[in-house]
Amino acid sequence: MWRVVNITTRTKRQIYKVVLIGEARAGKTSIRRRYLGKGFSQNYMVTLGADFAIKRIKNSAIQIWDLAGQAVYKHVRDGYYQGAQGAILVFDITNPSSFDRLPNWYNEITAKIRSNIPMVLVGNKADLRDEYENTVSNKRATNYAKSLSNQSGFNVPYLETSALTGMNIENVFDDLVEEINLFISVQKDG
Ligand SMILES: Nc1nc2c(ncn2[C@@H]2O[C@H](COP(=O)(O)OP(=O)(O)OP(=O)(O)O)[C@@H](O)[C@H]2O)c(=O)[nH]1
Ligand SMILES: [Mg+2]
Repeated sequence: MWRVVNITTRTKRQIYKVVLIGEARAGKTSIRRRYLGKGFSQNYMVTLGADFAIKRIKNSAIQIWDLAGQAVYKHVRDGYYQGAQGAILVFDITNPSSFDRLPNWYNEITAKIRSNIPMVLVGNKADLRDEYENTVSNKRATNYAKSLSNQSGFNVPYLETSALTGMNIENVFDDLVEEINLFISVQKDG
């Protein structure tokens, strides 16, 4: 009897492993810190390899692997992709080259885990939209999210965020968990 109860509670409680990826300076660490309620810092503190955080949500938890965007850390990142159930692909809307490099990030993670997983596309630094001439438009990013959906077979939402104001930060993680739950329930049924 105790065993049965134990199994039931275990299937409900999840630990979601998610990775934050994208170009250096796109704002991955700032997003993670904001999500954890740690505020915002203007100073760039480059992530060395990877940072880890855990956040409780309801009766579950999200394990967040905040990976270094700099090219020199590729071998380190490769060690963290295994077992990831979801990915947050971050670019900086004020830096079009961080957008152009998204396919490399998609390829890096899918090559390593040899399958597709739920993803959310994030255009960060939305608070700076009016201060820059050449920003990545919402339309362009939404189109790319659609093409990612086609490639991956998952619905890939696009969200514009600001780690500075907190805009949409919670929604990024909520949307990703929702997609992961959907995937888990489909796997169980099928
Ligand atoms: N205005 C504004 N600045 C931001 C935002 N997010 C991050 N920044 C700034 O952008 C810089 C880089 O942010 P990080 O979060 O360290 O970037 P990262 O993607 O973790 O970079 P790596 O660890 O090198 O991969 C920092 O100076 C942040 O203060 C944002 O939403 N708005
Ligand atoms: Mg970082």
